Amino acid sequence: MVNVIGLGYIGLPTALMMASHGVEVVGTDYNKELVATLNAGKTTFKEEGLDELFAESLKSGIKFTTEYQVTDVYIVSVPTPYDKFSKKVDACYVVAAVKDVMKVCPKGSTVVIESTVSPGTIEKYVRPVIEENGFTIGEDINLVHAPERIIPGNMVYELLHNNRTIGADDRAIGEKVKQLYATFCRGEIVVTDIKTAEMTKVVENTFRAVNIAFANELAKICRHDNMDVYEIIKICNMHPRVNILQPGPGVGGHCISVDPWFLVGDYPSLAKVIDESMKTNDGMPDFVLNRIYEIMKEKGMTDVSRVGLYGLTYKENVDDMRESPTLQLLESQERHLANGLKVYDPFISKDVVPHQYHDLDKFLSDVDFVVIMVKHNEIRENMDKLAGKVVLDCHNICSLPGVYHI
Ligand code: SAJ
Repeated sequence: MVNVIGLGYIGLPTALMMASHGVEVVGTDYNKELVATLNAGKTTFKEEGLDELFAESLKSGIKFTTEYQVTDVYIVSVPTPYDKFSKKVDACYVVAAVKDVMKVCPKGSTVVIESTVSPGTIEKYVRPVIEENGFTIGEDINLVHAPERIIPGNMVYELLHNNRTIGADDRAIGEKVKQLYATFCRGEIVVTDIKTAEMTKVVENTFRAVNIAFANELAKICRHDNMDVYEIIKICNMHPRVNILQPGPGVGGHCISVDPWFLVGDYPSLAKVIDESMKTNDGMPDFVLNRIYEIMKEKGMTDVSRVGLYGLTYKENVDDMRESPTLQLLESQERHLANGLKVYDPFISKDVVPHQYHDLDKFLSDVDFVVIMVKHNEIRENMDKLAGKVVLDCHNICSLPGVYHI
């Protein structure tokens, strides 16, 4: 039996995927409300194919509880935030989960850490917890790192198809855990050591962060000299060895906007490009805010409350607002004492910010200037409703005449 610890964005789909492929799974989370919701037959976030997978898993007998189980495999998939001051990984949730596992796990069991951690974190924080509990790693308890790689918005597909990395001290244990993941994973599964596995995960997200920063920097250069960044990127990408990403209003989510900081925190005198890239990305919401004021001035607009931000989530077609550029922009706006921007997102049904709308038409009827912060399918399908308004399109998806860009 597998006990999946932490039933969030990664733990839940992983537990469901294993259960629907014949593995006996119990999911554990300390959040009673979340466990009650799952036990009431409801999923806790929206993701394509998740509800179907959930239904299949229930048929296969998956269970959800707040209790840790006595079993032979534990998969720890709890969040790893970063300390905003030191930029280092904050392993407190991983450590707490492993401590709780140690209270129940029998000798011979395997602890798999799926949470993203910086290189050396398992050595520094997780091994001591196991040893302090009187276990010898490799003899009594096996320790493995299997970092998740799935992208929000396409999680179910990527869980099935992405290649995976398994880091283990002992190759035989790595191969054993590989067999467990191979029950559902159709991609290649590479077995390596723990520190390499830790590093690969952080490097993958850092690669993307640096490349997005490059696109954002190009957008700023092009804005400065009135060049069309999208046309330039399109032409450059026709070169066989160039593949530039897209500029945007900022980088959100719990991965790309967080993980690269681990390298900056651990290697401050070495990770220079990464540091600058992260600062560039983090500066984008402010850049958009300035752009809003600039356009308002050009249009002779003075009333901020006639400006509306479309989108609150960190990216399109997900309901996840962690590190969202729109929330960052709103925070920045408050600092400038210019509170009043209106906001709408079809994926967010609760009231989370002031002046928030829950109906697209009502939102649009109350604003003259729309800022497309997130390219949800909904706005793509309703672009004609923006005709006659001032539009700042942060994603280059609107072909109406006179549209502004970042
Ligand atoms: N973004 C841009 N320009 C782009 C692409 C993305 O501004 O060209 C922005 C998005 O709008 C968003 C942010 O970057 O705000 C991150 O979005 P994303 O779709 O690039 O990635 P995440 O954070 O949703 O998921 C990433 C993925 N990592 C990589 O692609 C290397 C995923 O595979 C990881 O599993 C995930 O992080 C994670 O959990 O670590």
